[in-house]
Formats: sequence, structure tokens, C-alpha cells
Amino acid sequence: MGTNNKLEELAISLYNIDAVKFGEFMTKIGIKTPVYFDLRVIVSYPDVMDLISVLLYEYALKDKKCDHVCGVPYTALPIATLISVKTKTSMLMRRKEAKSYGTKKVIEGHYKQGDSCLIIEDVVTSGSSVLETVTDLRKEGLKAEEVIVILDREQGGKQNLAVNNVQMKSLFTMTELIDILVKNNKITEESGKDVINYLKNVQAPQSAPEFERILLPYEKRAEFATNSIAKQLFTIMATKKTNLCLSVDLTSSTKILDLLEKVGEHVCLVKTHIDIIEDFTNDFIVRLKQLAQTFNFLILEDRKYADIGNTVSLQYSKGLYQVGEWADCVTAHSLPGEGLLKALNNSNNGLSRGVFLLAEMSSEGNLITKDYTETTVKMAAKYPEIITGFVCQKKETFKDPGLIQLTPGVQLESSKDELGQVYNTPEKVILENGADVVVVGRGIVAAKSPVSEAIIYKDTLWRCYMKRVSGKME
Ligand code: 5IU
Repeated sequence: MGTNNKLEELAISLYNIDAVKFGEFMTKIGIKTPVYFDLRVIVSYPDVMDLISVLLYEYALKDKKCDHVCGVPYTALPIATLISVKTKTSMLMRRKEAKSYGTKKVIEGHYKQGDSCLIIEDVVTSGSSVLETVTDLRKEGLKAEEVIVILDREQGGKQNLAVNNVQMKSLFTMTELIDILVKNNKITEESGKDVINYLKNVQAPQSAPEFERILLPYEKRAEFATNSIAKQLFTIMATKKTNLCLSVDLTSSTKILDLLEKVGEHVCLVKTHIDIIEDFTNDFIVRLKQLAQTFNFLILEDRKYADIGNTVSLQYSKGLYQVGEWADCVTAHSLPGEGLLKALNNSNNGLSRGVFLLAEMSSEGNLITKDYTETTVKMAAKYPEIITGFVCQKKETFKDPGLIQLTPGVQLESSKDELGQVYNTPEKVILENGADVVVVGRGIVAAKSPVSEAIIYKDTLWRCYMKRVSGKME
């Protein structure tokens, strides 16, 4: 029997065993739908299971090499198992919840970093369940770039996966399944058309929508964030009504803590250079964290990691500063390649952590090129769970509304310092250049009265943001 005949046989079997039903149904989220899928029932039909695994094999695995297969829990687990046994390919299992005891593993099975893993799923609507599995596999350093599914409901899942660098192949699209069922007189042409129309009208939200990110308010942007720190930071900005990041480039821990005591309520993020502090002790960290808690701000250690993964992993978690223990997020260069991101991702000790990747710099004559910036943004797209955003200067640099543009080089008047730093005004960076969080250092810390200056910056920056999202930009 050719593949096409087998597909036809599968479509009819799925109909006969009520894995696909036509009529009027209610979805989980209370929307009416003219078609309903429940592939969970296939476990009671070994012939159907067999047929599915043969088809998936012929369609996706025959000419391809992957190190592992992994089913999206739960319906696809038995299917993945069959394929694993049939093709003698190792299988991995993803837990939905990490175990609360013993090892905190979410991915069970033996694997090495860089191994490729083919994902298997039954039905894709928006692609969000597949993306959860992708995220967990990528956290473990596995390559998860392909998914094979039985049915693509054609409601936007394929596109959502593609923007996250996952290619989807399906045995059937909904249109193809319906064509087969109509041809075999299982359903009428009319009800087939109804279903197709319904699916066209009810599309899943896109993870990378067409509208410009800079016009969306922070609370909306939080919904798009895939990194938990980005989500928190958007939420803090929206609640505290501030998009000011204070760069506390001071060398005395008392001075830093005294300043934060007074300006903590006005900032969403505090940026440190921990290695410039002359009297560093662990007590400084304890007090810094207390202030962060009291005033609800996050901490960014501007370490600009730039070494091979192994070294970065050590720099991040060991040594005098143990940055990974206390900084919510860090900055890193993309120059050394993805190993660095993997290292940071794997060294988070189960804590929520984020990375701002340097896509552009504010200093005069820096060597970053347009190509470098573009490649940096592409690289970040492969690590949606760890990337908080970019340190960059232009709104064109990236589109994803779930990521944050952190822009340094800001003072109330445009100017330069004697070492090549270039300052733009709040108006320019927010309204023209797309900054979401604005970094101010000496504009505040070197002012006569840092506290009143911080308030001026906070108010000015917020006003610009409000103008931007109200759409009244001239
Ligand atoms: N910083 C920049 N420009 C950049 C990057 C980081 O100024 O492109 I990447 C840091 C350096 C300093 C702070 O810690 O942001 C800006 O301080 P001033 O506002 O004092 O220039």
C-alpha cells in the first residue's frame, strides 16, 4: 500500500473510532467548534497506533538522522515510544512538572549537549505545547528544531513554531483530512466547508505579531515574554510607572546602598558593576537584595561575559562574586557564539534568570557592524527562555514584543564624555530609537542631588513612554 492510501486509511480509521468528530462542540476555553479531536482514544486501537507510527516513520524519519525522539506529553508519548522502538532511536521523556524531590530533572533519559531531538505531537493548534517541550529540551542543550505531527489544524501553529526556529511537518493538514473524509462520504461537502471556514476565522494568536512592538504598553508586552525576568520587568515597569534603570557605577558599597535606599522607589532596574566595588562583602549582596525586595526592582549585573561557555559558566557561578546567585539578569556579548548562552542557561541552579545580549553599543567607534547585530538577534531567537532582551540603540534592531530594549548612553542634554560615550536625550531614545528601559549612570550619580535628579529622569522618561504608546507621536 502506498503512503497516500495509508493516509487515507488512517483518516477513515480516525473518523470511525471517534478520534475526530463533526458537529457542535465546546472547546476547553469555551469556544464553539464544528470539529473535535481526541486522539487520546487511539491507545485502545493497536492497528491505528501501528499505522500512525509507520506513517510518521515513512514521512519524517526514514531519510533523516536524529539522536532522540521525544513525545509532547501526554497523547504523543505512546506514539513516540513506538517510533523509538521501531527505529531503534533513543527516546527522551519530558515531565510536565519538575520533580519536587531528588534530581530536579525535567528531561528523562540519557543525552549529551548538542544532540538533536525530533519532537512528536498529535495535534497542533497554536503550537504552544510544542514550544513548552522545545524550551525544556533547549534548556538542556539539546537541539530541538523539528516537530512531526499527525494533524495541523492550520490555525497559526506552523508560523508560531517557525518564528521560534522549529520546522513543523504534518501527516495531514485539516484541509487534507477533510478532503479525504468528503471523498469517502464520511462527511458532506458542506460540513467540510463549514469546518474550513471556521478554522480560517479562528486563528491562534501569533507569537510574533505584525504590529510594532514600541507601540504596545509594557503590560501587554509582558504577555509576549518567554523569559520570566522579561515578564517580571515589564510588569514592574507597568506597576511602578518607571522605565528608569539606574547604573550605580560607584566604588563604595555604602554609597551604593545609601543611594538605593533613596531612589529605589523610582527605578525598575538597578545595574551594577560588582567588580568596581572596593569594599565588597557578602553583606553588600544581602542588603542589595533586601532593597530590591522592599522597592520591587530587579538587579542587572553588567558583566558583559565574553568568553567560551565553560569559562563563562565558572565566572557566572563561582569566584568571589557568585553573580548567578543574586543577579536577576546579566549582560553578555554574542561574540563567542551560542556556547555562552548555553552555559548561562545551564548554570541558573533552577532560579529564574535572564540575559541581555549586546547587539549595539553607545560608544563612539565601537566595532559592532550591522551584520553582527543581525546575527546576534538571530542567535537570541534560539534561546527564548533565557533572553530578556538586547542592549541596543535602535528600534529596528529587533521586532519581538516579548523582548526588552535596554538603552544606555542617556542624559537630559545630548553630549559626549571625553572617553567616547555618546549621550542622547530621553525623547530621542524612547520616541525615535525604541528604548524600553533606559540606563542612566552619571546623569544621576554624579548630579549635585542624585535623588531629585533621579525623579526628573523618571518623570521625563515615563512621559516619553506614555506619549509613545498613546500613538500621538508627531
Ligand atoms: N554601557 C554604556 N554603553 C553601552 C553599554 C553599556 O554606557 O553600549 I553595552 C554602560 C556603561 C555604564 C552605563 O555602566 O552603561 C552608562 O553610564 P553613564 O550614563 O554614566 O554613561
